[in-house]
Amino acid sequence: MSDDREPKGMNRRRLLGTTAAAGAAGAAAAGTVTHLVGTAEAQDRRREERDDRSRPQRRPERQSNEVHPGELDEYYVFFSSGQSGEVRIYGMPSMRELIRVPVFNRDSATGWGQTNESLKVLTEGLTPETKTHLAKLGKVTFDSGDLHHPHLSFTDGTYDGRYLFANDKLNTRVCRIRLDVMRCDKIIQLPNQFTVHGLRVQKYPRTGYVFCNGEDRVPVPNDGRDLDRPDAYRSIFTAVNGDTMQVAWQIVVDGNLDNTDADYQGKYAFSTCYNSEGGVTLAEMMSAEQDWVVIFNLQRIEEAVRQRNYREIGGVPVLDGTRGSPLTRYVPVPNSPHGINTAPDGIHVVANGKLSPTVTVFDVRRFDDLFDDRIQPRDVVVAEPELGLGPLHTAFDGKGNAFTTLFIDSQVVKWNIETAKRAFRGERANPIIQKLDVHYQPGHNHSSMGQTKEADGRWLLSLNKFSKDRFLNVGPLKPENDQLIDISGDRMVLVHDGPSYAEPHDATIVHRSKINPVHRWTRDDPFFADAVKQAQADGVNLMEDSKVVRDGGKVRVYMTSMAPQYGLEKFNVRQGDEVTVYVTNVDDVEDLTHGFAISNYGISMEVPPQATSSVTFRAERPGVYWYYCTWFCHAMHMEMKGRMLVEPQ
Ligand code: CUK
Ligand code: CUA
Repeated sequence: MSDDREPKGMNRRRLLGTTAAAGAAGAAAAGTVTHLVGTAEAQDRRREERDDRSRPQRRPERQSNEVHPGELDEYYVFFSSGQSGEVRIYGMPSMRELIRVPVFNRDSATGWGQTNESLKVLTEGLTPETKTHLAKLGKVTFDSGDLHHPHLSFTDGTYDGRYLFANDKLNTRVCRIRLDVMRCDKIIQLPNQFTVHGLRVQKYPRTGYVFCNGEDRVPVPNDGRDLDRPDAYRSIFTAVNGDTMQVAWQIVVDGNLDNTDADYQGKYAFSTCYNSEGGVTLAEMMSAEQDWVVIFNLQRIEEAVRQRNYREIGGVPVLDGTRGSPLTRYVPVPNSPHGINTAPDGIHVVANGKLSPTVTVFDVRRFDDLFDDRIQPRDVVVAEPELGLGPLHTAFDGKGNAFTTLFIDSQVVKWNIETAKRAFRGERANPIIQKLDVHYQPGHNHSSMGQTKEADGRWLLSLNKFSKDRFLNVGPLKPENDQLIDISGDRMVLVHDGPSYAEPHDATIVHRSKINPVHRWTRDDPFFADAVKQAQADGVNLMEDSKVVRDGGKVRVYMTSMAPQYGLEKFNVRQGDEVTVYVTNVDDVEDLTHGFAISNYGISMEVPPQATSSVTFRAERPGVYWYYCTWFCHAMHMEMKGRMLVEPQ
C-alpha cells in the first residue's frame, strides 16, 4: 500500500511555506527556538527521509512514530474499553482515536440501544430467564457492559479481516463486530455460565470457536438452589461457534477460570485459574500455594459431544471436565496466575504469575503425551523464569523474545524464551534482557501482530492502569495511560504517552493490510433487512418513497434523506400512536452521514450512506415537535428539518 501524497498538497505547502518560514524567522527574532517551530523546508526534509525508508536501504536506528497530517497509520488497534462497554479503533503509531463501536453501552450519537436495528442485536440473544427478568423491570435489554477482550477472527494462524469478538464480563455476553462495516451484528448471552472474562478465538484452521471463560463460580443451574454452599458452585468454559454465534458446547471445570488462549494447531485451548480453592473470600482465594492452568482437548470434547456424553442444561450440551475427566488436564502453577499467551512460534505458551514473580512456559508439543498419560502434568513446563513483581500479561516479537508487564514494579520486562529454557534446565543463564519503566501499573501489553504467527516485532503497547502525574490534572478520575514502545531495536524505547478513558484492558494490533472496510452500506445488508421487509409489505420503495402508513394504532413513517432535505417536511400522528420512523439515506457519497432526531422526544439516530435506520416510540405528548438532522452534512444542514404534528386525543 502506498501513502502517495497528492502533488496538489505539495504545491500548496510550498506556497504556504513562504508564510511559515516568515513566521519562523519572526519567532527566532523573538528569541524562540526555531527548530521547535519547524520550517516548511525542514518538514519537506523529514518527509523525504521518511519516504526513503520505504526503499530497501539501511534500516535507521529508530523507526519514527510520527504520522504527518494527511498520512495514514500503518496499524489498526482495536481497544476494549472495559466498563465503558464499547470497542475503540485507533491508528498506530500515531495513537489517534479513529472511531468507536458501541456494543454493550447506550450510544447517543448512533442511537445504539434505541434504533430497532440495534435493539434486535441487543435483545435477540438474551437467555429466556434474562428476558423475563428484564421485562419485570420494564426493560428489554441491559444498557451497560464490561468489555475486556477484543479478538479478531483467524484463518490459518493470522487475521482474516472478517470479525472481531469480545466479552461482556458484566452480563455474561459475547459480541461479534463485522469488520466490513465496523458494526456489532450479534450478541449472545451464555446460559449456565456466570460472567465471561477471558475470551480468545481458535487460530487454526480458522475461527471457528470463540472460547469464553466463566470467571465466577455459581450453582448450575443458578435458580435459587445451593445459595450459600460454595462447594456446589461451578465455573464453566464455553465454546461459541463464531459463524452462527450459538453455543457449541460447555464444559464444567474445577476451580475458576481467568484468562484463556488457544494453540496454533487447532487442538487445545487453555485457561488460567486463580481460585483453585473455590473460595468466596479474598483470604480463601489466595490461600493455596499453587493454582493451575487447565487444558482442554478439543478433539476429545467434540467426540464426547458426538457420543452425546453430556447433560443438556439451558438448551446446550454441558460436559464434565472436572479432575479425572479425559477431556481436561490440570497443570499446577504458582499462586494466582492471570494472563495466558501463546507465542507466535506456535510452540510456547506463557502463563503469568501475578502473585508469583514468575511466568510458567509450556511446550504445546507435549500436550498429546500429557493427555495420553505418558507424562506428568508438570512435564509440559519448559521454563519458569523469575521476572519481577506482579507479572500479568506477555507479548512477543516473533524473534524469540517475550515482553511481560509487571504490575507492581510498573515495568515491562523483555526476556528471551530460549535462555529461560536453558536456565530451567540448570544452566547458568539470565533470560532478562531489559526492564523499562512504564507509567504506571501495566495490565495487558500488546505487540504489533504479536498474537498471530505473523508477529513483526516493531511496536509494543503497554496498557497502564494508572496515569497519575503523566497528564494535566483532570480531577479525581484520571485517564488510563496507553504507552507506545518501540521494540524494533535491541532496546525498548518509550515513544508516546496516550491518555484513554475508562478502561482499555486489552487490545489487538492489526496491520492495515488485513482490514478492508467498505465506504457505504449496500441495500441488501442484513443489518436493516427487517425495515426493508416491512416497507415491501407496505408497498413502499425505501429509496424513493416518503409516506405515512397507518395500521390501526400503529403508524409507519417512511422518509428518505438527501442533503439537505428529508423526504417529508412534516408528518401527522395522533396522540397515543405507536410511531415507527424509517429514514433511508439515499445519498451515495462517501462520509455523507445524516442523523434523525426529534426534540423533546429523546429520539436520535445515525443514518449512514445507503442505509436505513428506524426507531419506534409512542407519541404520548401532543404538539409540534421539530425533527432535525444531527450530522453536519451540508451548508444548509441547519435547515434540514421538519415537523412532527401530534394531534391531541
Ligand atoms: S484482564 Cu484486565 S489487565 Cu480482564 Cu485481560 Cu488482565
Ligand atoms: Cu443531513 Cu445534516
